Amino acid sequence: MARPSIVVLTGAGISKESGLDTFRDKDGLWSKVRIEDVATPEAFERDPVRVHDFYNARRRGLRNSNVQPNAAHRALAELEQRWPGEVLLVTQNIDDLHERAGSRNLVHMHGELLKTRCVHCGALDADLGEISVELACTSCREAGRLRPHVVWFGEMPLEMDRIYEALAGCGLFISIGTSGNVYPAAGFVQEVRYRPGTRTVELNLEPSEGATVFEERHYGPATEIVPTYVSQLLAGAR
Ligand code: BV8
Repeated sequence: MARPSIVVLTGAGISKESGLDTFRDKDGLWSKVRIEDVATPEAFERDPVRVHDFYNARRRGLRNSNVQPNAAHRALAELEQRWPGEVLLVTQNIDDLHERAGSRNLVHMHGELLKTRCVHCGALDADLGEISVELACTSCREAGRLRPHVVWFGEMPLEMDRIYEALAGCGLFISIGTSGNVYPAAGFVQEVRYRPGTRTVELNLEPSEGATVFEERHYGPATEIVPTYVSQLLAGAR
């Protein structure tokens, strides 16, 4: 039987056990800072220094040597390598743990923390260290025009055409470690759920906002439930 193509959506929950904060959990990022102050274009216009401080702190956290890909990240990289059909990994996360685990067919729909974008010439730069309003773009040399290469609230997510195309053709949609609060990502399951011959699966610590839409649900820490689910999938048991 031809193996269906798979779309996997991940959120902050998959990186929690690697030591990175989620957003909405009680000790999450949004319990410490307001979205309106650090994750909107208006916030950046109003106080770029504050926004740079917020993302510089997250970069330092990500570079901490204790922060490494975990068993859930590794299981998804193995699924991509061993599944006979296509596996597209769509992540809302801006960390680089999926890449470090070996995933390659990957879309960062909300951008990448370690990349910087020049709002003057559009150039993308990787890993410029601490970003400040003084720092100049390495391409156009304009100073003070660099911003984190992340998608803020009110901005269009990245590679949406590629994502919707993959959703339109997939036979299995797996959502991992996301609360289902932020759109358009939270609406992907609706795109797939009612199409004949497709399966929708939620793997999360607890039921997400959209839990009832999923046909199959497994709850627990990602480092336990994701490797288990992937090995059963590869064993053809599912
Ligand atoms: C847009 C980058 C136009 C920056 C982020 C429709 C209805 C209502 C509102 C809207 C709507 N459409 C648009 C909106 C507005 C808005 C939105 O959704 N607002 C919400 C708050 C209501 N959306 C936008 O503005 C988006 N842009 O819509 O453009 C458009 C529309 C259609 C089509 C095209 C364009 C842009 C949103 C992107 C914002 N940027 N991040 C940064 O990171 O700083 S969003 C950010 O928050 C993350 O990227 C992620 O997407 C989201 C957080 O969600 P999660 O990852 O799910 O994390 P959370 O903490 O919430 O949950 C963690 C989960 O893990 C929990 O369920 C927990 O139980 C679980 N967990 C915890 N530990 C573990 C675990 N699971 C397993 N194991 C564990 N150990």
